[in-house]
Amino acid sequence: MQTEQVAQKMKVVIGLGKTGLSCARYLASRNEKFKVLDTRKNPPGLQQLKAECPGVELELGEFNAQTLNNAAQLIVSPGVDQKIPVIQNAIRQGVPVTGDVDIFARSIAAPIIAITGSNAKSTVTTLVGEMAKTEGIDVAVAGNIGLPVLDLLQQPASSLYVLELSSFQLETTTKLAAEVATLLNLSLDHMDRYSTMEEYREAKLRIFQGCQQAVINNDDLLCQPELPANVRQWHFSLVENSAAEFSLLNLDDGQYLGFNKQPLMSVREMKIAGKHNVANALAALAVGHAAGFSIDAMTTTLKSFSGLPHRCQWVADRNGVDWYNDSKGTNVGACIAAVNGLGGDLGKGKIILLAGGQGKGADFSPLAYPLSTYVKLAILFGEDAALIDQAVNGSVMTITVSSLEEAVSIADKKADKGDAVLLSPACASFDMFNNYEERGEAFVHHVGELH
Ligand code: UMA
Ligand code: ADP
Repeated sequence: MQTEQVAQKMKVVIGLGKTGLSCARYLASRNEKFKVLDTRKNPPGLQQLKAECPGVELELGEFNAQTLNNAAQLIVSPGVDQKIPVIQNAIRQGVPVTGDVDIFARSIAAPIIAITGSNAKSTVTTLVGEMAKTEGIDVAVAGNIGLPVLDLLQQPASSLYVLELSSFQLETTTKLAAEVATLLNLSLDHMDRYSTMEEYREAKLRIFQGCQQAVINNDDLLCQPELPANVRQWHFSLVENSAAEFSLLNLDDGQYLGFNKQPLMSVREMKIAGKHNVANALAALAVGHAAGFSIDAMTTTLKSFSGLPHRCQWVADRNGVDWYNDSKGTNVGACIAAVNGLGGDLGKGKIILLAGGQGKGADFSPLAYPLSTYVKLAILFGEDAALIDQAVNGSVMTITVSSLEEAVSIADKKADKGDAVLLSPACASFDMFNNYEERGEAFVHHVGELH
């Protein structure tokens, strides 16, 4: 009787976005019985799920406690908080919980390079993936960067997986055992999901679980985990005299990326700009070196990589004013990096910053100092414009507007030759756009429409 009851239990996929759909595909390909839940009546992956898995059991609307309590396993999408009471209740009753990354890591034989951080994840993940390709390795890149990891199992196996992982994905990951793991940097983000910085950091530190090698940011104490003695450690730093193997070197003819104090290539040869990208290049070198890539393949990649769209991307030069789209700057740390990174290179010019949107519970006060140093005007918009205004008021001149188009138009009038206009919102975009890409594209469009 009891065996019969256990046999009836189904796996339950929670959330029907990209991840939920990939979990459904994976389970269907294994002929496993499962059910998909989503609190939205019309979730994004619905039509595709119906087409790919006809007859699949679906529950849309408020999560049903009975379904969760009777599940064989909960497979939770990253955007769904496990702390939701009905989910917590099921977990307390002994229902096992997992996520797509955990399932993936248990299913493959090839090594994983795992990359997390509050910022720079996509840039470093892409760079490391490109370095592996230059090295001639058959590599796949996936994770938070956009391709759900389980979709990789629908393709022929690769010899190396480079995964960008978010704190949300790491929450449900218990057996990653990466060959190389890194936490690039840590600054407050997702404070609508975590109650403290420590809780957020704990989720991020899960990236190191069972890893063989770790790449450590020597400049950020919060990114330095306690690791077992058998984990090989590599370090990167922007500080010249640091003990890091990969560090910045100041030589007579300029700055160099260095390995064990020997210059590898000049920073000037890199196509991606700003000090934050120098840190990203050093991190990618350290990760690639740990994975066994040659220095030659890595520096060749660094010389040609021109960055990803929406990350401090140069858009236009209008009458001597450079316009940059950093729509992916969705938290305070990213905005600070962009302002410091560009501001330091402007000489006499100043930045006009376009910022605002949904702040995700962030404290905006750390913006005040970098803005007072490099920004002449902050044009604010969106749901949390007033919060940013309160936090930076007195440090920099601000104007609040009601649309991005208006912000672009005012920036154009206020900018003088030698200045730069930077969209780096420090916020998520969902109050005004579908996503950060749409916001970035709207910005580029409005800039193009200026007379
Ligand atoms: N949902 C519920 N109830 C909830 C919350 C969500 O039912 O309480 C449902 C939604 O209705 C929706 C589904 O869950 O149908 C959405 O799932 P999801 O939010 O987990 O998003 P996916 O489409 O699966 O995309 C996720 C990542 N999104 C998040 O973590 C929020 C994507 O990262 C990632 O690219 C994708 O998996 C593939 O791995 C995006 C992201 O914004 C880029 N990440 C955050 C960030 O970078 O800051 C962490
Ligand atoms: P993520 O995937 O973590 O969001 P991205 O590579 O997409 O990271 O970059 C997002 C934003 O983070 C960029 O727009 C840039 O403003 C900022 N950024 C890039 N590198 C760094 C860094 N090393 N430290 C802080 N912020 C950074």
